[in-house]
Amino acid sequence: MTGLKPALEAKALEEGFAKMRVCRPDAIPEAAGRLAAFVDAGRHGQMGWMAERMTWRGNPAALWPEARSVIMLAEPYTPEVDPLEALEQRDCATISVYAQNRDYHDLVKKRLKRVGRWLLDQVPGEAMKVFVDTAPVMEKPLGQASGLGWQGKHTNLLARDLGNWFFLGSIFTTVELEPDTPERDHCGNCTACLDICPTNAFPAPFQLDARRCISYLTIEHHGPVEPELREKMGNRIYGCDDCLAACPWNKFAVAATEMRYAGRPDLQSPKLADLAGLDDTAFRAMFSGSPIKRIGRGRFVRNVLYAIGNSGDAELRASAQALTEDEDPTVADAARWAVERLQ
Ligand code: B12
Ligand code: SF4
Ligand code: SF4
Repeated sequence: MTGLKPALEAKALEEGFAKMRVCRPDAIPEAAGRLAAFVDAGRHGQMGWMAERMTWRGNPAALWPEARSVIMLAEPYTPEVDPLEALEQRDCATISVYAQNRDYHDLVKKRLKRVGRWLLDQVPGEAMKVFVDTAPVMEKPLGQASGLGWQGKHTNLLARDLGNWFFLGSIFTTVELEPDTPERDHCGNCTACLDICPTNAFPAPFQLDARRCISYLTIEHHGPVEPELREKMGNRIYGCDDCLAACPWNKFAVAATEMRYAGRPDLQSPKLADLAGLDDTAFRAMFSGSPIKRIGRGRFVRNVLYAIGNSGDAELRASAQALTEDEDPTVADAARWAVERLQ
């Protein structure tokens, strides 16, 4: 239908997305092999779900064979302050920008559904499915194939008109839409993201070993973290933004339109001593509606204790001491490690 795609794009922008592009479901033939190499090398660590349903993940055309188009959308969450500044306050925690307020999964999904329903109203009889993050869909390669941006050396999608502070969402549909031109790499000689990484998590440009990434260690990894890596986590207790913050293309970042991503004042630089004292009920109350709730009190307090151990602040020793007999053995181990580091 003439004019359908521009009208759809206008609707997506009106809903708050910053950019929309389209590709075919079979547009990422190289992704399956790269994903298999990543999993074969064990780089997914404990994320067993990455190894499951690999056929779908690596081949979007197999996920839903009736789909004819994949609509890729970018939703900005650009921070108002430089996230690297919070790393200097050693008695406080650093929480990744994307997790300082409401869970993006809910917000992006609702927006995707509104755009998708609008599309189906124009072309009755067609179908659509929306995905954000948790489905077996490789969103970044699809983003590049659609022309939304390119996968930088830090492996995230970035764009010359957006920087890299944006989430991805997709709408698979049976509607035939004109595909856009894939984007090419504009990283050039830059290595800022690779150089800043505290744990050397990039075995090569464009490749990540998740097992060394602080985002993985704080959010996905169960049980104790290797002591060598704990020390490098600094005061990062949920996710890590260093490689994103280093990217020079962020001078073109656009402001977030969704106010519910704006950092909650109590999560911008919370005191480690206060966070260490959270019991299960207090943890759930504090993180209701936040993505942080998903990791549970045990993993959260484990991360806080590693940050206390890295703080160099002897006044925090009592907070760690109080948890050395915690009923969660990982918390107790982290508490003893922190006490020892602060002796
Ligand atoms: C698993 C996962 C993670 C894991 C692993 C990350 C990773 N890089 O694989 C962990 C927990 C570490 C993680 C961390 C983060 N994540 Co995450 N994560 C995902 C998830 C669910 C799957 C990603 C995936 O498929 N990984 C598997 C690897 C094999 O795929 P890949 O990264 O595309 O790898 C490619 C390259 O390695 C490349 N490649 C390999 N060899 C070579 C060689 C050459 C020469 C070239 C050019 C390329 C190349 O090919 C691979 C396939 O395309 C996606 C959502 C989704 N469904 O897609 C979100 C997603 C990627 N995450 C997201 C975010 C925001 C983050 C964090 C920034 C959060 C934070 N602040 O802590 C960090 C960033 C860390 C980083 N530097 O990547 C966003 C990224 C948005 C964007 N603009 O790109 C996504 C898309 C979620 C969303 N819907 O918005 N994440
Ligand atoms: S998120 Fe942090 S730890 Fe992970 S690759 Fe980027 S800089 Fe390294
Ligand atoms: S920091 Fe440099 S190398 Fe890394 S993604 Fe941005 S432009 Fe590419």
